[in-house]
Amino acid sequence: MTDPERLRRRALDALTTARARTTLLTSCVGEGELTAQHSPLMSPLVWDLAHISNQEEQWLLRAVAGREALRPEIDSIYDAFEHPRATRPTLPLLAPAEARVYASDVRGRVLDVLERTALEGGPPLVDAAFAFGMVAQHEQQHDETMLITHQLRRGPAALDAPEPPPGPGTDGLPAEVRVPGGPFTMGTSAEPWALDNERPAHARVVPEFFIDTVPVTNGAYMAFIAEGGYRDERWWAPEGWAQIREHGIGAPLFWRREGGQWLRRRFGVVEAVPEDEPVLHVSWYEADAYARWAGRRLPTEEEWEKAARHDPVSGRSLRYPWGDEDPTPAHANLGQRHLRPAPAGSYPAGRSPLGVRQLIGDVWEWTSSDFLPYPGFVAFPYREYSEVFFGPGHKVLRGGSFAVDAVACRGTFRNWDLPVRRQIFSGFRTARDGARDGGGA
Ligand code: AVJ
Ligand code: FE
Repeated sequence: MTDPERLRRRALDALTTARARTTLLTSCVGEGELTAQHSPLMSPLVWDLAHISNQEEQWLLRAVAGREALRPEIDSIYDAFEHPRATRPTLPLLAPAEARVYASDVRGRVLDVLERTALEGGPPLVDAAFAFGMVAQHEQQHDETMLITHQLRRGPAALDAPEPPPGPGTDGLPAEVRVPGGPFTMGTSAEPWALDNERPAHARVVPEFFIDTVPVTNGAYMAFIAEGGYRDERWWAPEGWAQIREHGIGAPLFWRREGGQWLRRRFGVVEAVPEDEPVLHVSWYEADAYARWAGRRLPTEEEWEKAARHDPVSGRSLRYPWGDEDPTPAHANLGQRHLRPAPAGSYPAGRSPLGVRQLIGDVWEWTSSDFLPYPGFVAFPYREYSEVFFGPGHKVLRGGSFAVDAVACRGTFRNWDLPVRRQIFSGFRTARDGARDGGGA
């Protein structure tokens, strides 16, 4: 991408798309619902709204353009590290109307900065419009967070979206795909808006393994429940066993059993759990236990990325499973176009060179890996995005959900969370070892 006008257009599109979604998520409920705490796990929606703009102000108006702070007195209120989510309702937050004025004030100035800034060859923060891309991704990440708040909220439905297209199903698809052993390129040094934790590109040798062609479905997960999976300690990591006992967990979050049937609440509507859809709202511990019950295991993060990006013909790593082109609605279920994952087997045009489906979109996929830096990692532009979360406490999720926008989702994108988390749009697929001699093409 070398044409500065294309970069400017791309940055403008990404910021505008994010704002349309933010506006929808914060205008489809009454003002009282914006300031309410729907769950101690989440911020009030109005906190996200002003936090998005405060970050935008700090990075694009202050750091990029060197402008004076518009409202320095609110920085600390919207600092995610100063105030845990559960305490945010007690802060002197901007009221919804004030937050909207602040948001449009910041955005108006940002568009002016975008017009005037040379996007090529400058410092790393502005080169290739990085900071604008980072801010658009940040807003979209909070749009996913706000959608989680919407899912946790009680009361009548506030959101609506068309159903995903029916899809071809899984008949005739192999249950698993063999990924040949050998090196592949993990991470990226070329993707202009890749975040610090995705960098740099580096070689990894991954022995042969097998991975599920599609994510684990609700139907398959029901069998795990029916066969006593939640009552058999053998399948569980000790901390996972402790968590399900302490909280009486016996099914994915939002499920309930009624009249011999599994029902779930989804954005204010109760429906039968569709058996052909990827399972959603499971913790890492539940995914790990299911995999062990199935005689399998979770894929490592490097296995997941190799399955998604490795082209055995060229030996190259692709940007996405289907190639280097940006996602279209034919490739993947992204961007809150639909408010649920598509049935397993959908999006054949989005399959990887080896034939693995639905790696991008639908559900975030838990991997067995801890969130760790790649060799040569450099925190950029702030330690609090990735670096402070590195370590054994957080597990990596890959591939993005139906709730994340394409700008914040790609073959190299890394998400992470605590292994107990289940309100996120998380699912998984399983894997198993192939030949362990390191070779075998
Ligand atoms: C990368 C999704 C774990 O939401 O905590 C938002 C993204 N970082 N604001 C999060 C993020 C700062 C982050 N995740
Ligand atoms: Fe944030």
